[in-house]
Amino acid sequence: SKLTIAIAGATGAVGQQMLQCLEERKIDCELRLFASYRSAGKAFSFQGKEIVVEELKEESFENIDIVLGATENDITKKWMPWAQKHHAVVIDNSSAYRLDPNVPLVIPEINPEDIQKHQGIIANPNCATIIALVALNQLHQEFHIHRMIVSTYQAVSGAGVKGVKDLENQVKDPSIPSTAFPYPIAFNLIPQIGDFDENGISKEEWKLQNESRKIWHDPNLLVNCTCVRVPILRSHSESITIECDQPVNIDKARELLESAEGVKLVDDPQNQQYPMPLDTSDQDLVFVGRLRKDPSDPTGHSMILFCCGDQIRKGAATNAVQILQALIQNQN
Ligand code: 2RA
Repeated sequence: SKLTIAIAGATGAVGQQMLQCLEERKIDCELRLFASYRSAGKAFSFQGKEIVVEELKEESFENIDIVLGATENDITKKWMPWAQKHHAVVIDNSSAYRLDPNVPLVIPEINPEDIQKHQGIIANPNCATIIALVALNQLHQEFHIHRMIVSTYQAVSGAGVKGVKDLENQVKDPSIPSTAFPYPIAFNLIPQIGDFDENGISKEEWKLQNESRKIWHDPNLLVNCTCVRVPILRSHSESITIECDQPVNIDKARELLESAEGVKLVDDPQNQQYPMPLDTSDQDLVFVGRLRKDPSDPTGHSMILFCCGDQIRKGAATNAVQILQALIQNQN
């Protein structure tokens, strides 16, 4: 019988993008949409049919094969046991289970082999991790990165529909207060995403090191990261310095990125060609450019690059749907 797929959190920014990705990729399935009681009753079209959002309840996952999770951590932890009770496989976009040793953390271009190790849950990495590692993966395979220094410029969509509304409202009227951020975001930058620990490092900043070590199976990787919220709608940008075991060669790096899966090399600074959020939004590739040797490292083992990617698509929904497609292929 046809596969039955559910989206939990179907009316949020990521849930809506998951619906669009399933449509675009013509995934042959029955689809169920779940959300809070406030959103129940809304209808969306899918493959020419109207689908009405149902309230997410304990018995929602009966006869569901695969769940795409698009809810925040606390909500996800509430319904995850309900999905497991009905033996639905969950591909979860929240950060709740990403570091659980029994849960594969997967970017299909990098570690697809980890998918079949799942025991009911597969975790989608954080958006900033996905965008950085898609850009870096071929360089890591060639030069072996042992340290990364990263500054991120993260779009308001990372904070969901509320974050997008804040920016859209404030560009018209800066006096309208933020609902998703501690300060106004229009014409501003906020160097905080997530709570700070006792050393002044934010939750978001720890994700890059912790998740990259798991995805690359590289427990010694060192990362320092500064995560900043910027007044951009839906693409995250990242400035990345990598320090490698081998001396880096920029021509070789360009050649690798030209053919890297999920990457578009946009690197011609003399002609002002480089990655920008306006170019990466609403598509699934990670744009990489501004490749250059690090002039501050005389050993020649370091290089710098700049990358951009759509946070709602490749940073969340598309990556999750790619995992779903791989899961279905493995099962056939
Ligand atoms: C953010 N990466 O950008 C986090 C969650 N999407 O807010």
